[in-house]
Amino acid sequence: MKIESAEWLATAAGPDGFPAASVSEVAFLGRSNVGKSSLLNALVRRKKLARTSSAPGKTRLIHFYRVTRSGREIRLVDLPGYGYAKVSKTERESWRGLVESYLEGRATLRAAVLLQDLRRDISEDETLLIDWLREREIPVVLAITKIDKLKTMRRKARLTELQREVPIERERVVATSAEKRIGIDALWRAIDSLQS
Ligand SMILES: Nc1nc2c(ncn2[C@@H]2O[C@H](COP(=O)(O)OP(=O)(O)O)[C@@H](O)[C@H]2O)c(=O)[nH]1
Ligand SMILES: [Mg+2]
Repeated sequence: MKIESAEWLATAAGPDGFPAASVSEVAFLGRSNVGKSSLLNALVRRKKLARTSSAPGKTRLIHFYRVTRSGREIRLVDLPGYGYAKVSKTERESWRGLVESYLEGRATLRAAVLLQDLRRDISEDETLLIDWLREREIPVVLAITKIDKLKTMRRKARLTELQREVPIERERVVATSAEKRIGIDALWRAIDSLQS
C-alpha cells in the first residue's frame, strides 16, 4: 500500500480548533508512552510526523494529520494520552472533556484505534473506553504495541491472554511493532475493513 503524502493538518485544544469534518477520520487513543506517536509514524512511513518521546509532556492537544494513500485521503487523529501517574482529578476531567468533545460529535469519524502495550495488563481505563466507544457505535481496533519486546513464545502467550481480556473480535486485534515494522499492513487492513 502506497502512502503518497502525509502531513500535519491542525492541532486543537478544543472544538474551535478542529478542522472541518469533510474527510474520513481514524482516531488513535492510548495510555501515555504506549507507542502511539511511533505507530502513527510507522503507518505513514514518516520518521517524525508525530513526535515521539520517552518523557511524555502533559499538554492536552489533538493533532490531525492528512494522509493520501493509494489515491484516497484519510485523516489520522492523535488524541492525547491518558494514565499519567500523577494527575489531579481536574486534569483527568479536562482530558475527558477534550477527548469526548471530539469523539462524541464527529460525523466523519470511522473508527478508533486503541493501543495497548503487550507487556501491560488491560486496565479499567481501557475497559471503560472500549465500553464507551461501543455504546456510541464507534468501531474499535485494538493495536497491541511493542511486540518486539518479548520473544516469540512469550509473545504468543501474552497475545492470547490479552485477546481473552477484551470484548473485541479477533480480526480487530492486531499485534504491532513500530520499531520492527511488524503488523503495520495488518493494521491498515483492519482500519480499512471498518471504513464505509
Ligand atoms: N521496542 C519498542 N519500543 C517502542 C515501540 N514503539 C514505541 N517505542 C518506544 O516507547 C516510547 C514511547 O513511544 P511514543 O511513540 O512516544 O509513545 P506515545 O507517548 O504513546 O506517543 C519511546 O521510547 C519509543 O521509542 C516499539 O514498537 N518497540
Ligand atoms: Mg505521543
